[in-house]
Amino acid sequence: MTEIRSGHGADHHRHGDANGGRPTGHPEHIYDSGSSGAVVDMTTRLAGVELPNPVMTASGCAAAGRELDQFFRVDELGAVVTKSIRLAPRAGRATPRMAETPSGMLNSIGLQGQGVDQLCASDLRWLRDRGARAVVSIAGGSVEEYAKIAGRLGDEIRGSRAEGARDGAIALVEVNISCPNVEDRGQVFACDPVAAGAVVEAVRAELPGHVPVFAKLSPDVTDVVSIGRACVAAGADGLSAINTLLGMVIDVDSMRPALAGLTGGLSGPAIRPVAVRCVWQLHAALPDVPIIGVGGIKTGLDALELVLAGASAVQVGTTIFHDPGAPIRVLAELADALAARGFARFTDCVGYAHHLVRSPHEGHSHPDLSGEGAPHASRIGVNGPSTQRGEPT
Ligand code: RRO
Repeated sequence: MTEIRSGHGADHHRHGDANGGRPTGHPEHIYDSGSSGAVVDMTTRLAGVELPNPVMTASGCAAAGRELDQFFRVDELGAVVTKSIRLAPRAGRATPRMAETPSGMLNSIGLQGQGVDQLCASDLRWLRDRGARAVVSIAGGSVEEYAKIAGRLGDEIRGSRAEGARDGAIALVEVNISCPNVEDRGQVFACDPVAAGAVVEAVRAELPGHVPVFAKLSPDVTDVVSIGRACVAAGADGLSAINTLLGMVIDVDSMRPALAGLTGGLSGPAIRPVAVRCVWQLHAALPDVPIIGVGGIKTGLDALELVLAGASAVQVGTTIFHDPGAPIRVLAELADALAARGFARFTDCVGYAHHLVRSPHEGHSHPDLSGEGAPHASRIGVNGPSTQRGEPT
């Protein structure tokens, strides 16, 4: 098992490209693989923000991180992602709000939670004092609501800077666009490139330029790349993929829908192949846009799959409900898996699987293991071109 050599500080600041986009390799970001003796620099960069490692919680699965701190130090994660926040507090949907499914679960929470003022006054201060980095997830029912929330976060960032505390805890803002637009008959923003772009543009305009804005995409679309492109064109610095898939469970004993809200978001290992596919397609189409991969990660190898597809960071979500220590375990397992495959730096692995295939229709090229940062052929663990998944059959 990979050992973490030392704790991490709260330092998350946006750099220029003076170092050619390479991680700076702070000693405290180096992970020591107990089993192989190899070390891996787990530093990652998301649109200029450097994080000590790429593992985060997923929005909605750990509130704002305080509950997890009894299981591990949340400042040891790359970042804590908050439950999506609205402008005002909300009670959420009626219960039942959750249902188990094979290899997953369904939720229909309906954005229950405190409003943005309360988040700033309590949880974000706590995360800052803890030395943790926060990804603040925001949600709204109109473009105007998203803009107001972003404006409030912008005030918080400027206020923290004035107090000499950099940006407080806020490392970046994740825009949850999987919300119904009350001004357009409840059409989900994430399903329409124009609406998705309008939200991103409004949020981007309210935040200081050095704070990256990531748009979190829904898989419930025909062409996730077209939505991703629209978000980037509107000013998104990066993309998170994916939110839950809309599903439904009917209790065959009561013969009624299991959720009071009737439908809900499917998450857990069942959706991981969908997440891998979306990250793959987005990275192929937009190779310079950083992606946070999320969906069904339970282990370090699950995380590795998303990284190989093109994710520069990963979020661990549903598995937290039964294994609250999962995010920090996944971090150690990911570092171990990278070491076992001969990677000295996490960033060298981002999108690596793309280098091993020509195109979905041309078949696969042989891995080029000679370049800088390439893993050792004997340790890569790729069983040859014919065993790659995703090949049309
Ligand atoms: O609160 C929810 O019910 C919810 C949200 Br905002 C979301 O983005 N994804 C999800 O599965 N549930």
